[in-house]
Amino acid sequence: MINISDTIVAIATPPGEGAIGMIRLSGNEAIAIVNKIFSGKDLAKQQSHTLHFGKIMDGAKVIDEVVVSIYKGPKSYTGEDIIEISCHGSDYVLKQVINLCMEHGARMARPGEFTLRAFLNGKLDLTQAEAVADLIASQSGSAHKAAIHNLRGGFSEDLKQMREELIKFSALIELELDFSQEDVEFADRTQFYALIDRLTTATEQLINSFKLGNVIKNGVSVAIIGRPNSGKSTLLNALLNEERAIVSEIAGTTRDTIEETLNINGILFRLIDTAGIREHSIDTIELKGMERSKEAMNKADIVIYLFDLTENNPVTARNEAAQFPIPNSENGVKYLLVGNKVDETGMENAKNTFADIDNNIIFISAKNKENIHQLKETLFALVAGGEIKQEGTIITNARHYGALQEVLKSLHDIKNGLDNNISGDLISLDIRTCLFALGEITGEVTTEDKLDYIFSKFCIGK
Ligand SMILES: Nc1nc2c(ncn2[C@@H]2O[C@H](COP(=O)(O)OP(=O)(O)OP(=O)(O)O)[C@@H](O)[C@H]2O)c(=O)[nH]1
Ligand SMILES: [Mg+2]
Repeated sequence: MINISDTIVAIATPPGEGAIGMIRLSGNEAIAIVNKIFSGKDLAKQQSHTLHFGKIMDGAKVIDEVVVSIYKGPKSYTGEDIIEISCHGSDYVLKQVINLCMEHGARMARPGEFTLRAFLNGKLDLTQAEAVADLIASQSGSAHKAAIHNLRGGFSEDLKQMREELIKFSALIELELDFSQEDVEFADRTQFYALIDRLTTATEQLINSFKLGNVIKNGVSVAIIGRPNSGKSTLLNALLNEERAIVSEIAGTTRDTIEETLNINGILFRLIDTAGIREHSIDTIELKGMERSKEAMNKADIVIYLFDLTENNPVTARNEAAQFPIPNSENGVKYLLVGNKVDETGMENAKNTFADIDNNIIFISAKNKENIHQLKETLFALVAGGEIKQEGTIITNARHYGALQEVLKSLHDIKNGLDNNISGDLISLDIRTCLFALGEITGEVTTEDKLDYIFSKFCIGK
């Protein structure tokens, strides 16, 4: 059972020492509770959106000198009275203050409870509440952009428009049912068809954006695979622009996988340098490393197969590469063939020699950082194409994705119903399913809206 009648308290800043540590309370008693432990002013008499310096007292003992902010409901994040106490950032002090608040009637908040209250009090809808969590977790420019877009209601606005248009038609169709003896058609079928088509396209666009959205939210894993000494670790270092992995002329230098993140144009890539794979090894550690390389490869979104241009001719390069998964639309793994050490063979020579096996080979010198930029751009284009600059909503949330698929399914059902001229009450049922799925995303109630719409717009006086 959700209880929002009591007053909750929690530490809002991360654990550990810091300049400031913040405690937040929300609920009817927030001001009264803090007033009991605050000396300086009577907080009950202060205006909303003001700051107050004073001391937190445990009886006669001073716990800390603090600044208290007051936000009175409903003009606050949760819609309730909120007090924020900015203390010195000590875990000990914060614990003492929390204990005092609880002694005076506050309850420890559950995870996300402030935002939950904001939702229940109508300050945010579900997609916005979810965007708060996404914003906090965002680690790249594109994740941040998507979260901010949704927090500001971008996605909700898309859905709201869809719902309103559908509700209007639904209301008209239900009206027809009321007047069924009179054989009238309030809902223009041509317009209705057009609407369903429009909504279907919009829903499909949102669903398609999820692939990119997932990338934005979770990053892309890139496994660098190849034979020992092909230069995988050198490539990792070149991509990161730092000496992260040990490089040596000894084959089998990298024994375990090494993972580092790289931000390319706002998208997070997780680069995985692996142990070189060769057929004949009796070294048990190397064999284990090779196992891990294969695991990394199987889990990766993108595989870079790196080969040594000075050792490989087109035939051996092709044979080598053939042992690894070629781009496979089924599991979605993307594959890049990269020839390294072009500084030794020369760019033109390499291109001419390898042109017959694959025109898409990227030739680089990991050591001299030649063409590394091109490789980065290729990685970026593989996941984002031109889409990343796309304005508008990108779905990043699996729950929304699932619900949108329900929406799409019900839109197809509605269309089929129209095609087959089925009765209004059945169509109306499909519309309800669709509205329900849309409403599930934002957390709205569906049926009351619809009634509201009928009464407010039509005023039929019946
Ligand atoms: N000429 C030249 N040498 C390179 C290049 N990239 C790497 N090397 C050299 O190749 C050797 C092997 O490099 P590493 O990066 O350790 O190779 P690796 O693929 O990680 O090897 P393992 O970890 O053993 O599988 C080192 O001596 C590097 O200096 C390059 O672009 N040009
Ligand atoms: Mg290595």
